[in-house]
Amino acid sequence: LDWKRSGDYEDIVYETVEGIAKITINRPERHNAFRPTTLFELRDAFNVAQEDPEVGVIIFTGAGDKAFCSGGDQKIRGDDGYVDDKTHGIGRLNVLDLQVQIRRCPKPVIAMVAGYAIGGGHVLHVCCDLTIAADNAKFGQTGPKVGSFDGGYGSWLLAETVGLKRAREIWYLCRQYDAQTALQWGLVNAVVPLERLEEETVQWARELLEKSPLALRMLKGALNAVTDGAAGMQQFAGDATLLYYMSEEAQEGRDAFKEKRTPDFSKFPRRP
Ligand code: 2NE
Repeated sequence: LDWKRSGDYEDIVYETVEGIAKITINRPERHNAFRPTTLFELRDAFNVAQEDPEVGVIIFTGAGDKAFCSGGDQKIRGDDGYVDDKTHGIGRLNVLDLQVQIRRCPKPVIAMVAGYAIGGGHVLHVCCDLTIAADNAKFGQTGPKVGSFDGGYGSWLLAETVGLKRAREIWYLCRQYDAQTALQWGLVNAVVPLERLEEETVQWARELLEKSPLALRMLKGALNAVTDGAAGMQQFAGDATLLYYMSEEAQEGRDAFKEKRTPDFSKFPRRP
């Protein structure tokens, strides 16, 4: 594929081709651990992909074949979060903002995982709509080992995905699980040989691109609404308003206001 690179990023790569955006964490020397800068850039790139009407699907991945992402960069972890030259000395946990952004993005996000998806990196793939794993992928949480935890999506979305007992095991014991186990547990959608990872992921993206974008948007909202509580309902309600705006009935209300007349809704059915 002839990926076109754009954007001026230090820690990530943003590329597009044929309606697909690919966002890559590019810190392979640290197994693609993220620092605050990485997350500022990821949030920007996800926003670019969301706003681009040409993009229908987003692939989220890590550079190289050793890791998707190994979570927060422990080497720059301060006493109140992660610190780098963009944080003005204040520790940040801004991966949480990215998790929310992936959930709220109305376009499907596919995690393409080679190697480790560990710690906060594991949570990121859990937040994605789908995960395609290479046969060398390894999954797990490390929080209780390194002095951290994620009590948000990292806990209850994981539990919703694999069940409570397994979520407890993953978090409490900090073991690593291979790709086949992840597949068996419903933690990933498919496992393919490493050399076929991108080909397979792009194939899934192409299948998604053939589908109705509005139907996918509504389904993502619906499936997220249950775990996202009021925020999930808010998004779903916003989408309902979007659909209503697109109807002749709603447009009659708008037009009547602009034309300074009483709206005539008489021709619209009062549906049972
Ligand atoms: C991922 C794992 C198990 C891989 O082990 P191995 O033996 O295959 O590789 P190695 O040698 O550990 O890693 C390769 C290089 O990447 C660095 C390593 O330090 C090493 O570089 P050198 O020291 O040799 O120069 N590296 C790997 N992961 C890193 C990280 N997260 N931060 C900084 N450097 C990292 C093994 O590397 C591992 O266990 N990594 C740590 C995983 C981890 O605990 N992540 C943080 C969890 S907490 C979190 O992400 C979080 C949260 O829970 C809540 C909010 C925000 C963040």
